[in-house]
Amino acid sequence: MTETPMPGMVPWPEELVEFYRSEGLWQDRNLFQYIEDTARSSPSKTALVDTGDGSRLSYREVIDRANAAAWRMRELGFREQDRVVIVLPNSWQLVVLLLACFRTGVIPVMALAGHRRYELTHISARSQARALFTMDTWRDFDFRPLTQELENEVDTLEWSFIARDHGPHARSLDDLLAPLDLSPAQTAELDAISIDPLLPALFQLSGGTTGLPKLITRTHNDYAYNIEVCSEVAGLTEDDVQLAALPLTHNFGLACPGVLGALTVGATSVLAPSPNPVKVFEAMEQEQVTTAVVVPAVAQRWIAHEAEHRTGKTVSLRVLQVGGSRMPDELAPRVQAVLGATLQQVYGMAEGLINMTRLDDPEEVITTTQGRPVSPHDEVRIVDPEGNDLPDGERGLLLTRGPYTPRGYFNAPEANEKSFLDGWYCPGDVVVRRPDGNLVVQGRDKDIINRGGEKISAEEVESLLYQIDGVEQLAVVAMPDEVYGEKVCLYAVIRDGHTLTLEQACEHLREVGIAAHNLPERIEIVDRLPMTKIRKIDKKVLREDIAAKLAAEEQ
Ligand code: OOB
Repeated sequence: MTETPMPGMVPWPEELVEFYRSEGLWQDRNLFQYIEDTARSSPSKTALVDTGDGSRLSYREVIDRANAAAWRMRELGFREQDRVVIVLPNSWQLVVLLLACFRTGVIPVMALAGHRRYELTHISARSQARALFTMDTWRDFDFRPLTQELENEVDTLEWSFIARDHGPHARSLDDLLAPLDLSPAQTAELDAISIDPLLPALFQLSGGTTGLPKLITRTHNDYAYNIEVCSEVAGLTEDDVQLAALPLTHNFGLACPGVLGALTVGATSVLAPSPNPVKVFEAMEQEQVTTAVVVPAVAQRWIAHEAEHRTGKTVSLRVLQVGGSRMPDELAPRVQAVLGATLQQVYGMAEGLINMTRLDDPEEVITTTQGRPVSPHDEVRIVDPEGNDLPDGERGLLLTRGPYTPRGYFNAPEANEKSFLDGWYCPGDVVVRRPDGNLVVQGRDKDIINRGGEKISAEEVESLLYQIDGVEQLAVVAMPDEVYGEKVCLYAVIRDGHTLTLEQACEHLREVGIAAHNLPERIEIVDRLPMTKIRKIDKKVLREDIAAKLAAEEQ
């Protein structure tokens, strides 16, 4: 094993580090440098269009602001390997801040704008974050009082930086990101910061099964390679205009190839704070968008909108990347038919492995599979529950390792024992590999609910709901939903003399301060829950029960 460059991080074996370097997969550069290169060759080209506040930033402006922010962060005392939590919706501020972090070696922890007190307390504490970066309000939620609460709650948190109206207690994120003419000496000082490319550039969050999200260390080297291969397979070039309509802090929208890919190849990235088709289609037409990244639920909304209104505003769209949850086979052909774009299915994970259909694949592959690994150095095995390899065509659990799939979570030995088997990561997905190498995701062997790409830990939601008085037994399971694929359904057994309504259950979860996507959207009060032979709640029976009820109600 290589000596770990950072305590808590699980490194790749030394011989592989050397192999990845000698093969040129790992280039030993800082993620910032790739984008700085683009800014040098095409400084005045538009890098970012923020459809939220209408800002347009050239490559030069993006890099100048990132340098200014990096300088100010250094002055405030931020140092290499310090962690900061980012809770920002898609916005130019998010991208510039990320680049400033890469530049200074500060490690951003990629929270979601939907996260609330419960998740953010945990994420800040587990990462020992020194600062929070957020916005004043977003979708009717005021982050300002929350940042104060978090600072009180989490010992390591020293500062909050808030975009727009920062209020009396926090610092202004706009001031941090404001232009500043750096002298050559100051720039040289920034250049002199030496950042080990084997260290994390950022922490992604796992959509894990048990408990709260775990931290995924993505190094400069592995992430740069992730971005490079994904850009290649997505056919991304400087002529593209990419639209990000899913949260950019997700690995998919950030690096597969995402906004970082777009900025690395010299394309323009259009940032949409919401996937609402009316607004997004306007932006598509205005900016002549050529490629977009969405989850199936959003693809479906866009297709329905276009089929109904025939706006013709998607004509410039060349590729629609869809992933994060299973694309329904019936929906897949409609991407080309209605939106006029080639579908690229993306089956990936924040922990690494990315699979994609290729743009020139036969239609049957594009519409019925989730593609194959993007790198020839990705390794995939399909195994039975005992870990024996299965032949192609048979359903089994996917295991993977490779040059951009880390060997363990940060500071989480117990979770690592469960999810990493001799260096192979097991996402808990049930998959078939076809003889042509393409994977079809058929299900999963993990207790999560995938609500339109947002992963919900059933165990976590259940443990919070058990705090409610009068609950004897409960389970949350996935119920089918036409738009989101799955939603949360709560089954509960209530003690005599008590009641529980859906509203009460949700109110409790809101009080705890959990992200809204976790809230159940239906409750079934029952006398008892079905049990398996080994006395565990039989969730399979519950999933079938709610699916049957919903089907009957539709009749
Ligand atoms: C992406 O990343 P995560 O970390 O939020 O979730 C990963 C899990 C996978 O293990 C799988 O269960 C599910 O999400 N998933 C899919 C899928 N893409 C992801 N299930 C079926 N079909 C698909 N196309 O979700 C993610 C990260 C990078 C790129 C794309 C997605």
